[in-house]
Parts: sequence; C-alpha cells; structure tokens
Amino acid sequence: MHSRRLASGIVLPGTNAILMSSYKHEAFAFANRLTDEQIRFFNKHGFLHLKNFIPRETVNHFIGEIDQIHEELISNNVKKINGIPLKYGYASNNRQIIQRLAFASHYSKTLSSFLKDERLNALLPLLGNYEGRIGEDEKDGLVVNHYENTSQSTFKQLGWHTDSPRDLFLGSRILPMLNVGLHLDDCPVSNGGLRFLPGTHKQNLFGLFFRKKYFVDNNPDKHEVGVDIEAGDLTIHNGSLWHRVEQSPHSGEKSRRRVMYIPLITGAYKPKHASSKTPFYHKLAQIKLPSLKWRSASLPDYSYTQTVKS
Ligand SMILES: O=C(O)CCC(=O)C(=O)O
Repeated sequence: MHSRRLASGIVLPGTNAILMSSYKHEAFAFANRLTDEQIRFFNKHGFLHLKNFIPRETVNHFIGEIDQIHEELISNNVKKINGIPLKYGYASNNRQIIQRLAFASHYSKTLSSFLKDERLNALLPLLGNYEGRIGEDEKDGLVVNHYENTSQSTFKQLGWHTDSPRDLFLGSRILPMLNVGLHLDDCPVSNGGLRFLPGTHKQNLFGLFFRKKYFVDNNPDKHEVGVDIEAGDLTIHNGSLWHRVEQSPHSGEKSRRRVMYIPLITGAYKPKHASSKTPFYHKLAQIKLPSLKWRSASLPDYSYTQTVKS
C-alpha cells in the first residue's frame, strides 16, 4: 500500500512505512558486552530484554536506598528536583511515597555508583555511531517509578507515548536516546506493566507525533507486546518506540511495580540544576492532542513466546 496525501498536505504512511518484521520475544543473558545478535535484535525491534542484570540482593539494596530517599524528600517537603516535579502518592500501607522520582542518584551514593558501572556503559553501542553517555545530571536523570493501585495512588498506569519529542521541549532537535529500565519487582504480563509496539522506532515524524494520543490513550493495541519481567531484569527501549504501562488488574501490594529508568543520551552536555525550568512535557498529560485515526494495517502481527538466550 502506498502513502496517501491529505488535502492538508500531511502524508499518511502506507503499510510500507514501518519495516515489516515479525516479533518473537527473546530475553537474553548479558555478560559484559552486547553480542551482535543482541544489537541486531534491538535495531530491528527497538527493544531488548536482558535477564538478571543484577541479583535479588542488589535489588533489595536499591529498594532500601529508594525508601530512604523518599523519607528524606517527604520530610523536607521537596516538590521538584532540578525543575522536575515529583509525583506524590500513597502505597497500600497508607505510607506516603513518591511515585515518580527524578534525579534519584543525586540522593544516594549507591545509586550514583551503579550509574558508573561498566556494564551500563557497555550498552552505549546501541546508540550506533553516536557518542553516548549516561545522563545522570541531564533530562530527568535517574527516574524511579512506583506504580500501585491504592485509593490514594496517583500513578497506576501510563498512556501511550514515545520519549523522543521531549527533546523539542528542551529546545533541541530530536536525537537518538535509549531508556534503560532496571526492574525492581516481578511483573508477569498478567500483572500489567510495560507494553510496546515493536518496530515503531523506525517510523517517520508523522508516526512519531500522531500514531496515538500522547499520554491520554491507555487502550491496548492489537500489535502491542508485553513481557514477563523478573526483579533484576533490564529492558532497553529506543526513545522513539511507542510504549505504555498497563494498569495491574490487582490492587495493593500485588499491583506494586517499581522500575528505575536510566537515560542513555547523546548530543551537547546539558546538565540540569536547582533553578532549571519545568519542561512543558510534564504538563502534556493534561492536554488533549488531536485525534487522527491510524490504520492498524501499518504494523505486522507479533507473537509472544519467551525464550532466554545466552
Ligand atoms: O514505567 C515504565 O516502565 C515506563 C515509564 C515510561 O515510559 C516513562 O517514564 O516515560
């Protein structure tokens, strides 16, 4: 099918706009460097799943650090870090928590030294020819998301989006970036969690902006893929890949999902500081973008079977 030009001049891509590829989920073991097969998989689908990147004891240690950061920030009534708003809410035991925490490594030596781990640097080749770095002090820094279904939760799901347009709001052109998620809870697909549309990182600008309504669309897509995650696993997604977080069907502790996101970025070094402005994209969730119906035929069907490759 060919592209179609609307009266407005906008070109609606046809079926060839997205590389036709079938997705069969594979989770990989990671030693100290990426294999050619892992790089190929990531380039093709925009997503990579590495099993047991850190052991359970380290997961528990990180959770302890995060709890301490919450206590410190809550007792000091901190609302923003480097211009990035913190999302406050309550966990199932009525404990006040921060459900989206930015620049977490600025409050923990343990988390900060983890960001300097050589094994994280070894993921930079996924940026291709670009010279990459770990954005500890840039964008939103190390982000910790805490989803939980409670009556006073402010974070139960996250609507469809890509991460790339944020660059525009930060006054730069869109540059390649990777979001590396370190998962701190087991989260099988049946408990909600990350969903993504494989291959969409290769779309044109129209697809990047209008495939779905940013953040307000929480509807499942027949082409989406979910992944069985265990605490300690790492996922890496291309910043231009469409993804969302599905709400858990459970409530309370059973619905809890904590994940740390590490930005791998390129381009000019732009550190944030205490007087940095709040970027506009943090208000996007409240804004309704125009609805354009997307022909679902533009994505192939994907199958999900989990095999672990070393
Ligand atoms: O929590 C997740 O797994 C995804 C988070 C995400 O997409 C975001 O913070 O932009």
